[in-house]
Amino acid sequence: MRFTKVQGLGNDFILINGLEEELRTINFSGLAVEMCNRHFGVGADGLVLLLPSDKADLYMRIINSDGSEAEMCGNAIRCVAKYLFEKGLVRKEKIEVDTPAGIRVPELLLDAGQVRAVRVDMGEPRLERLEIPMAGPAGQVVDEPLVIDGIEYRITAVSMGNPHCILFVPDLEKVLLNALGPRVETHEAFPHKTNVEFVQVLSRDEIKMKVWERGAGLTLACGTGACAAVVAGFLNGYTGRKVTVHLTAGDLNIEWAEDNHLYMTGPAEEVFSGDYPVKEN
Ligand code: ZDR
Repeated sequence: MRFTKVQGLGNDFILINGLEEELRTINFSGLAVEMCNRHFGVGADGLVLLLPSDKADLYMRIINSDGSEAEMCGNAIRCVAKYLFEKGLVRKEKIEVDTPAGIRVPELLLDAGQVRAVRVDMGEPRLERLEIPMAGPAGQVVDEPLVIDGIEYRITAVSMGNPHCILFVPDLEKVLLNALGPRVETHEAFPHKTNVEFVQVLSRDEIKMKVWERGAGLTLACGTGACAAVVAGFLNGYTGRKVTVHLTAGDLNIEWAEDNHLYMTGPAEEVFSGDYPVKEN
């Protein structure tokens, strides 16, 4: 089966184009675990399937490297838009992508016919606790305590279609991501688990962020997470609505606009294509 490896700020994915290949008999959860393995497979944070849709230009599914399925992925959707445009599969600059979280709209920012960056309408954030989803009484989860091993952390929870738990920290370099990330991800308060963002505020319009992704662990970047972090920054009074998010490998520009939608602008790159021997089951 043909595949294409893509990355957005080092958050990397294997794209499988089900618009052109017959994919029905494949177990995608098992395939994601196998192909995403960095020692025995291709290596990636997730597997992304492009499928036909009768509501939008295509349907996108995201399977994390542990085989679990996510509702949305901000970095992958930029890569998908660029891929479709460069392969001539879509000939317009705004593409409608249906996902388990609903329709999202990436727009290609072109420079002399080349894709310079992709700006995505990431939709509206969901803030009600039940919609995160998170256990507890109705209302928003802003600067609320979460206790782990007897230590109280302050969290803000935001859904961008997928769940995010944001922790503001004074110094990102001092956070023990590998220790704390998985404890928050699997905390009983989050029935569908959660992505975890650690955020250091630099100014009203600049933050630094590291992410522990649900189902993928430590990754270099997170598009939905950057949007969620900006929503959390604004709700806590730390930032404005237009913020540059510094990630390990570069920046995402996020705007929480007056129409309540999040707009995310950032890069997308194709790395290579290849053939993978798939066992049908
Ligand atoms: C964080 C993410 N890579 C993005 O760019 O939005 C999304 C991947 C899916 C995530 N691991 C989840 O929600 O399970």
